[in-house]
Amino acid sequence: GHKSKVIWFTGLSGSGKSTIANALEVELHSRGIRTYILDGDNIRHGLNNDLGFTDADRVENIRRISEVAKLMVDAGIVVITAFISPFKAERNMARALFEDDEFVEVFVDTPLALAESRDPKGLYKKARKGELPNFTGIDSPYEAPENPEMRVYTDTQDLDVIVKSLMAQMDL
Ligand code: GGZ
Repeated sequence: GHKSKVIWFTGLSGSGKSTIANALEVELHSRGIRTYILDGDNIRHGLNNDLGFTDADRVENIRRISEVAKLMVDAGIVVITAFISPFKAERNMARALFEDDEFVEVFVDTPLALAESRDPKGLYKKARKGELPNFTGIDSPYEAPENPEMRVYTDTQDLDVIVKSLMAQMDL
């Protein structure tokens, strides 16, 4: 059997975390690996629907997500998380719940200007107008990881290349 673990994506809004997470899941499924994606759709709308985007709420968001991921890893699943997770301290708190080989931090290293130019939901535009306070990269910080297990560049690498490179580096 494969090793269960958490693949922890981090990056700006619009960086491509969810797109890459979903493409990676398809590839893992094709190899018979059981996965589950935790993202804003199933977490922020459910378990964490009491949380917003203050620093304290983001920390609590990630704390709960990491505890859920821990339970799922214990159940034998490859968990893929796709949250901004902007603070080093919270990512390290998540990491501390797992064995060394169970936590794979993947930095989706997309420049702010590119993420902002994509702006799929028009959120950056709103944030620039002051209609969305505490927006990551605008008036709330994003602390880039210094030593992530993996790093992908969405400005220069195509999705299929990114997925292949993640699979090649992944010890499953
Ligand atoms: C950042 C926000 C904000 C603010 C709403 N700042 O691109 P999206 O829309 O689909 O993904 C973003 C998502 C971020 O939630 P996370 O749970 O990943 O954030 S964190 O890890 O920091 O807790 C964005 C939307 O929610 N969104 N307001 N102020 N992103």
